[in-house]
Amino acid sequence: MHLATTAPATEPRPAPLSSRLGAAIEVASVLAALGASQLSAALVAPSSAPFQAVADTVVRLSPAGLIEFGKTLELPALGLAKGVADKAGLLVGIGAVLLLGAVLAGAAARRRPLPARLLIALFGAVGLAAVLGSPVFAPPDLVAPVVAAAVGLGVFGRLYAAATRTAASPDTGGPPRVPDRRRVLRGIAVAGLGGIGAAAAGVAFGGGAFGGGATRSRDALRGRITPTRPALALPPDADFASAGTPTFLTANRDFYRIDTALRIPRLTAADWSMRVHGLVDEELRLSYDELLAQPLLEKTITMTCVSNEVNGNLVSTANFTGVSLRELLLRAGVRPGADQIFSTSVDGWSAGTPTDVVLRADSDALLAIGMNGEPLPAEHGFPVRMVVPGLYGFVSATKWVVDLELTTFDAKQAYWPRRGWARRAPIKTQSRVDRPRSFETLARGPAGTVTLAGIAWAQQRGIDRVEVRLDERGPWLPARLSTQVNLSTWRMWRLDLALAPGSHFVQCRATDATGATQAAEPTSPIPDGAAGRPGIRFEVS
Ligand SMILES: Nc1nc2c(c(=O)[nH]1)N[C@H]1C(S)=C(S)[C@@H](COP(=O)(O)O)O[C@H]1N2
Ligand SMILES: [Mo]
Repeated sequence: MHLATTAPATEPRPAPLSSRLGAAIEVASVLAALGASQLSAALVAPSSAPFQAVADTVVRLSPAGLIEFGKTLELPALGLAKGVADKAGLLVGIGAVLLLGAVLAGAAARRRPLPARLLIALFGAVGLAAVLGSPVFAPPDLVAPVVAAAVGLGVFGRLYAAATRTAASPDTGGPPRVPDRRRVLRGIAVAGLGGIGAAAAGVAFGGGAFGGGATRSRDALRGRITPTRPALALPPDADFASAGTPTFLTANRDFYRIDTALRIPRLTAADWSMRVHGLVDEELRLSYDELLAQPLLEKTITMTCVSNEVNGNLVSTANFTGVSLRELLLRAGVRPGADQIFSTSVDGWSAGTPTDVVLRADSDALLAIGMNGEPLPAEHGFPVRMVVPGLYGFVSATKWVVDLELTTFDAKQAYWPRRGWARRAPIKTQSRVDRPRSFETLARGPAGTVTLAGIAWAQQRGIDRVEVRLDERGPWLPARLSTQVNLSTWRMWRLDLALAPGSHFVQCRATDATGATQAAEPTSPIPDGAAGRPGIRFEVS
């Protein structure tokens, strides 16, 4: 107290910064840094954005149970499907941490700028660490986090100086200049909004105008992936879409998506190559052009995710085009004992596929480059992925695949088995009710009946029968089945029933061609896929 009164009156003192202004300056600086990082990532190395790299790292370090929980989330109101909603949530969460940190450090910078500077440096360091620790690290990836930290510190320095300027230097003797509040606020707005704009531009162009090598590469391949042996045309009654089932083929944009990739790998076809090695007679290295030059098969295949819950939607069907994985392995010559095909994605993810499944004479397993007549979409594995009918995706369907090693299950564990999931995971015989949806009200038709419909799958065995039971009593009624397309695809069912108005409960169960009926006992997806029968409550009006 005494000090204050005895201090010389001329001593310049920093203008006091309110915590609110400090917070605003820091938030604007962090936004500017974020914008700079997204934009420079888009320009230099499309998949190097530190923000997404941090999110990727969170995913990589998360316990399996948490990831599994994430996969079950969806936000239909925002158009976020399973497998996307969790990623969006994670990105929003990291954004919230950034903003909250900025508010707190900015408020703490009221007296001195150090906390705010430290926080920006810390964010930069975390981004740098995430980028460095990424399985897809390349030196140009260092640019974005460094630029971000530099821009953040630079913007903060300028705004802070402007807000705290008391140019009352003792030698000029003039009256202390007060900070120009309008200028400061304008600076904050410019930095903050500019940062948001730059981030949006970076995200928008990350795979497009600037760093869009992969997009251009994919576009250039349109029309060039022509199967030597196209898939058989679908029979007219392959689905009962008018009765409420999905269409037989799933459009690429509707195809379920599941992966651990926050940043979709952006490989061009020219950059792609794949090594086939390990327990083989002759190591192979393949280029994309070599794949294109081989006989291309087109196969209609229903893929299923092991995380699909009973009555879930992680199941879709497409025409996949590619080379026979079996032929490829025969060419390399698989040594005895190599019971596992260990495939690795360019992003480090891996799957272990039983060699015997792929080597079966009737195996339709593909090294796929096309999906429904187009090059593989980026999010479904462009330029090359694996597809093995009959196996859940996590043990077979490696997207952005760049390495195949023939090995043993004892020698090497893939991404999900390492986290407690099964090694061998054939798809279970399952069915789903599509009409009615839960608690839907069905109106009776002219004949007093309602139509129930759904799908069933037992890839590689084939569906022989689907039965439906109402209100948990009474007989299992056989449903009508759509024409079977092949043993590796789903089959649709429908049943017209006269039902009394009121509340009802429908269950269904599928029986595959081996005579096995889908299990009644519900089990969780971990470790090898959910079992149990769907049951849907609904109303008839
Ligand atoms: N690189 C990579 N490939 C992957 C995955 C992944 O996380 N990373 N997930 C697998 C899983 S669990 C499934 S179910 C399928 C889903 O393929 P889709 O997204 O094309 O439907 O991809 C498989 N391939
Ligand atoms: Mo999956």
